[in-house]
Parts: sequence; structure tokens; C-alpha cells
Amino acid sequence: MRATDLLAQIETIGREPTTNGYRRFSWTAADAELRRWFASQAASRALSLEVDRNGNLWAYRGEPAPGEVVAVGSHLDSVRDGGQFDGPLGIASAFAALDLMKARGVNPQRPLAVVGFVEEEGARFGVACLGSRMAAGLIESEKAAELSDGEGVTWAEAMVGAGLDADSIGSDQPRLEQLHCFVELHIEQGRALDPAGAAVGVGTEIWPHGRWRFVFEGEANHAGTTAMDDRHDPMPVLAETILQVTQDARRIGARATFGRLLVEPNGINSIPSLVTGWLDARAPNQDLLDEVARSLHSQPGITVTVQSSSPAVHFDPALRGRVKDLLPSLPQIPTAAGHDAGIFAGAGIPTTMLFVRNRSGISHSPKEHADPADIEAGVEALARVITHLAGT
Ligand code: HGY
Ligand code: MN
Ligand code: MN
Repeated sequence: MRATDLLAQIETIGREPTTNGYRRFSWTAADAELRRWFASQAASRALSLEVDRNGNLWAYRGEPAPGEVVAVGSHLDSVRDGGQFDGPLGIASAFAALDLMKARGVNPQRPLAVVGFVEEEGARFGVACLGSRMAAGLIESEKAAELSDGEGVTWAEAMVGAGLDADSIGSDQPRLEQLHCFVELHIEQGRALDPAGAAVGVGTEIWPHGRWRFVFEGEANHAGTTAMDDRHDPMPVLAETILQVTQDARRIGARATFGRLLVEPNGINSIPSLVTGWLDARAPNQDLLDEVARSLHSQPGITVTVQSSSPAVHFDPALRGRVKDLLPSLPQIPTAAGHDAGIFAGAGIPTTMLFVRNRSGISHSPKEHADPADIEAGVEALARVITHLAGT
């Protein structure tokens, strides 16, 4: 089946009618529908479905054996009002690539697995790539279980609410030790391929990036009867912080985003008692990222905690070389977007990424788009990479 047809099957799941964006948050009804879709795609291809201890989905072709499984996949969850391709394109393309290989009579020697990671965006529970981090043992189980969605529901409670067992979340080394390699196809985020006239590219590296949660405390009071000199208002300090940190990031060629703020009590005529915010920062190297973090920490009156951090990732040179030999015309491009592939690469699993052209470069937006022809080119490239890596 074509990837575009597979994506069409899930196109309405989790789409918000008022924005046309997607709200596919972990362990919600939309997520459950997507997981059922994944399971039905696995079943219709006679793949054996396993839900791992962290809720990640694995659809196997053939018997896994140590160091032998060629895994391909991505994630199903979205940011709030995200696009339809970020994540699901990689999973739909993986199923479509297996179909293409079968239609060509390819008989892979190695076992394969299509993977769907949970909570890659961290849009509900705050930590990016949570499913792959847990599998790789990069976050303590207790810390993961207690992550809250901001409405008093923890990861463990939400997981149990979705019908899964949350008692054994954590490192899944035996499963990861079965992997020969991991390949993630993803829509491009940013504009490198279109200027290069390429429909598909190969990932070279992921910029270091992180998320910091911070608070400014104030004193609730009346907006009208409190003189300006008598106020303890966190908002002006917040405004100065956002301006300072974004200017510092721009100056050094890094990227700083303040996309989420919580104001308490959040009333038009009340001086806030507390402001909670999150900084998402990315940079070409760790030193520059640290400089952005220092700029945030240096703001007067701020209290900062690290929400998640992802060191720079350089994808496996040998694997990338094999992909380059196989697909020499594909540009090799870095990305400043985090991916489960980055987590697996950091955990020592040979990993490579393929990117499908996004002509506008826009992502994390309902405007995100990949042309059907480019999607098919991505499936073709993925099928050839899997065929090569799995041996025939
Ligand atoms: O935020 C990111 O870089 C990715 O989309 N999770
Ligand atoms: Mn994303
Ligand atoms: Mn993604």
C-alpha cells in the first residue's frame, strides 16, 4: 500500500477542527485509535506485534536474534496543533516500504521490525523522546512514572488508563541488543532539500538541544489599587528574560523558543503570583547551547530546572557511508530537530535517518506538508536501504 494511502487512513484521527492541527497526545483516545491502526497494519502484513514495557509498538517480521533486527519507524504522537506528517510519515513509509519489498520478491535475510515510539514530542508529559529514552535506560523509571501532564495525571496513571501495565517501565536492553540498526524516515523540518532540488536526504547529525522549566514568583494583588512601586509583578521580569535570552541566542547563532507559559492566577485584573515557562533551546554545538542556558540562569529572581537535554548526535559514519554508497545522489543534511533516532544513536545503536522534502520547511504546524511524489521517493529510498541492510 502507498504511504499516502496509509496516511489517509489516519488523517482525521486527533485533528482539531478549529485549527486543522493535530492533538495526538500519549494515552488519549486519539492515541488509542492510532495504536489500533498500527496493530491492524501489522496484522495485515502478518507481522507479530509486541507492546514493550514502555508502551512502544514493535511489529516484527521474522524471529528476532541478537544483533540482527533491522528496525525502522518513528512516532505517532504530535505536538499541540502539529502537522500530519511529523512522526506518522516514518511509520506509514516503513509499512509501505515492506509492501514494496514484498511486491519485488525481496526476501530479507535479517528479521525486521516496524517501531512506533511513544511520547516522542513530550507534548503531554514534557520530556522529549520519552519512549526511546526509557527503552535505552536514559531516564529513571520512577522519574518517568511520576511525570505529570500538568492536569494532575502522571505518565503511569495515563498508561494504566490506556490499559497497559506501568509497573515495569524502564530499560529494555534485551530488546535493544537484538537490533542490528535503526532507520528513521522523517519529514524534513527546515528547508535544505528543496534548494538542493532533492526529494530525499540523509541525516548527518542532530544539534544538541534541551528544555528548561523556570518560574518567577510574584505577589498576587489588585490590578487597580496596587501602586506600581508597591507591586511584586513577575511579568516585566519575564518579558526582560525572554528578550535577553532570545537576543543572546540570535547573537551566537543558537535558537531559543519560549512557546509555553502558565500564569497564575491568570486573571485580567490580578497581578500574577507565579509565572511558569519553558525554554526550548538548540545550538550547533554544546558550548553555544550552554551559553544560552547560562543566559537563562543569569536572570534575576529566576528558578530553573532542566526538563530534558539531548547531546549532539553524529549518526553512525559507517552506516551513513553504506547509505551514501547505495543512494549517492541524496544530500547529507544536519537537523536541529530531535528524534528517537538520536536517542538510539546516543545509546550506541547504529542509526541513520532519511528526510523527505518539505518545500516550505514548516513543521509543528498544520501547514506542514510533503508532496505525494516526494513521499513515494522516500519510500523507495527506505525500501532500498532496508533491503541493503537486511541482506537478501
Ligand atoms: O522538538 C523536536 O525537535 C522534535 O520534534 N521532537
Ligand atoms: Mn516533532
Ligand atoms: Mn518527529
